[in-house]
Amino acid sequence: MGAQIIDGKSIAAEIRSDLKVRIDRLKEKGITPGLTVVLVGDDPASQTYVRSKQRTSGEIGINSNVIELPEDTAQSELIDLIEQLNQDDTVHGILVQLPLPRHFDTDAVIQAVSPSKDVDGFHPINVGNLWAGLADSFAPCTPVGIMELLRRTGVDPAGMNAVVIGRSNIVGKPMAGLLLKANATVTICHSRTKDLEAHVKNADILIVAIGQPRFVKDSWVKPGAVIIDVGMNRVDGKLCGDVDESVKKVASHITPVPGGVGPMTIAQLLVNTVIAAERTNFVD
Ligand code: NAP
Ligand code: LUD
Repeated sequence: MGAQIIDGKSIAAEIRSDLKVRIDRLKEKGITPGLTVVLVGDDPASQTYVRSKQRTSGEIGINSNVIELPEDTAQSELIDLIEQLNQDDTVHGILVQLPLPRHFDTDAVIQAVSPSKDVDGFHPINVGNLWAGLADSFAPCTPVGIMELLRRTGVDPAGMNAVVIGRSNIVGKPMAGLLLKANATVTICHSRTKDLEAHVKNADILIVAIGQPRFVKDSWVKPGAVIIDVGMNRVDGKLCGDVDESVKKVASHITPVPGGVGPMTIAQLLVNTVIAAERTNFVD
């Protein structure tokens, strides 16, 4: 008996097709949801992800625009551009693809984006709202996409032991916040965690976001656990996750790489963009 493979690619396609109805409704009112992605420099992985964001948004009728800036762009130029986009009523969502080249102050760039257009959910206002359980605001696309994968797979985290490995602002921390909101008992592990294996053994839901190819082994995993592999590692020209293939034998459900979490990240970005367009135009 092997794990059920959670098909992120087809769940993402379902989400996009549901979203099309909402976009058509906005268009009837003369509103086209607009997303601007800013890409600085020429990191090949970022280029792939941004291209995918542009293609999928175009397919469902979102007006998406990619602004590409050279590696040596000044911090002030990027901030000026963001301020212009903040003022532009045709732009509902703004995303600055990360990582930025080393000379940028990433926190200052994130804080320049208007919280109401921050479809990445990275602005401290939106981060604070997530942890305070306040108004519905934007939460980061990867963890929200994972919650949606769990929901559509019939996994309710309430009361479960959820272990998150990784504590980045993009994945690990917001993931922990969302699982807590969904009533899981949450443990966050990182590179300084002692006896990681013992924590993993305790997990009913395990989320791995560390960027270490095939790091989690089958012998660490509790039989029947739900495994979400966020890792995107390129090894010998092939993509692989942070979880070893062998884990399929013990898990009840597992996400593949590629075709698991990645497509959900993009689908959720489109959802957030449509929500931004609906909110600014008072469409419920
Ligand atoms: P990141 O900023 O590089 O952070 C990595 C985290 O993993 C850190 O918290 C680090 O701990 C922890 N870590 C690293 N090695 C570890 C180890 N041996 N044991 C325990 N913890 C360890 O990563 P990220 O941006 O969250 O990305 C993580 C992975 O997910 C990458 O492969 C990335 O490409 C992928 N990703 C995929 C998607 C998607 O949509 N599929 C989205 C985002 C990211 P410290 O904090 O102690 O350093
Ligand atoms: N920065 C992200 N940086 C990196 N995989 C993504 C991602 C699609 N501001 C900002 O989009 O949300 C972000 N906001 N991120 N990421 C990672 C992270 C960011 C990662 C993977 C994929 C987006 C994706 O589509 C495909 C898959 O898993 O099936 C494979 C793509 C391939 O390389 O073939």
